[in-house]
Amino acid sequence: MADATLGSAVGSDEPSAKAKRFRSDHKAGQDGEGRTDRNILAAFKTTTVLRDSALEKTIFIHGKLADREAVVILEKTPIREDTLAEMLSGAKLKLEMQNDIYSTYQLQPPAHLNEMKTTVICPATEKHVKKYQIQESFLVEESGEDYLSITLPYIQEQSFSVQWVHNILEKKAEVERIVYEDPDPGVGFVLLPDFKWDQKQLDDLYLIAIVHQRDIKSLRDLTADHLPLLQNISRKGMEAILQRYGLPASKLRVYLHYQPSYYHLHIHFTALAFDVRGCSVERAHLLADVIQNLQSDPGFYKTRTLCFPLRADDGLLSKFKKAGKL
Ligand code: DD3
Repeated sequence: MADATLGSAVGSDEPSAKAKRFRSDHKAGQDGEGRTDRNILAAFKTTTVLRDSALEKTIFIHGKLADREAVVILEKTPIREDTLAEMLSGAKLKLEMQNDIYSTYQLQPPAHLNEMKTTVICPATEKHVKKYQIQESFLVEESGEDYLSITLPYIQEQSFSVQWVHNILEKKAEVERIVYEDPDPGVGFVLLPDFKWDQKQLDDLYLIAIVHQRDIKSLRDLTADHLPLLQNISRKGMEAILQRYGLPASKLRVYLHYQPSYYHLHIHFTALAFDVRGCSVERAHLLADVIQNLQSDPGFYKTRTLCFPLRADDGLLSKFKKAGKL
């Protein structure tokens, strides 16, 4: 039943042809010249720059929006191959220097090809502000017992809000962004683009599968009982991504974070060629490995020692230090 939304035409098209169609679908669509919304950022007052990355072409700003704490993230997005011709023909060009066969320019693309991805968190908590400050990290080794005596009590007392996750599952937010849903309460999930992906190009493809079950906090809760759920997400998630974006499973990195940034089980699907934050060995667990580990030992993630990095200002790090584990 859930497969019906996937359609049936898997196979014949080359991935690259599909990718091109996906790109041009979006070109003609909502970007650029269309409707604009009221500029709520005109009233933004900067308090501090939390982080400024020339490499990532991103700036994280802490400030105030109408007397409420806010975090604003501005990001220059990748140049899209499908808009190159228009970008060059419609540009304003200013020569900066010329020397022999070399010259440099300032190029101003047409406004609609010069957008910046902008994320606003308002009202922002202390935790949001801290999240974007550069921090030293420390690697922690968490045994099964450490999880029960240190980590679990900590995440329970913090009761991090996953309201936004429930909004997605209940169709109260991001409804039109859903790429695929299996509505089954046991093995079902919602697949949609992560916040971090503007969906303008496949290079930085990033989707998340959020499970319908509400009592699975993280990797640590998984047992062999969850194998049907994990296999379902793996199979149908990849199928849906092939269908929509033309990217086959062999071009995807499918994994879980431990520790996750929110304690409602979710799986990351990112483009293999995309060197995304949080995909390194100390935090990412490939879904394929998780499935195999649970197949060979149903209690694998209850008993194994798991390593993960914690930031200096993370409350969980203090708990590990107090317990003499660091
Ligand atoms: C989050 C982790 C959380 C700041 C930021 C993001 N994908 C989300 C709300 C809606 C979403 C996500 C927390 C929060 Cl920038 C603080 O992520 C989200 N919707 N990752 C989607 N699609």
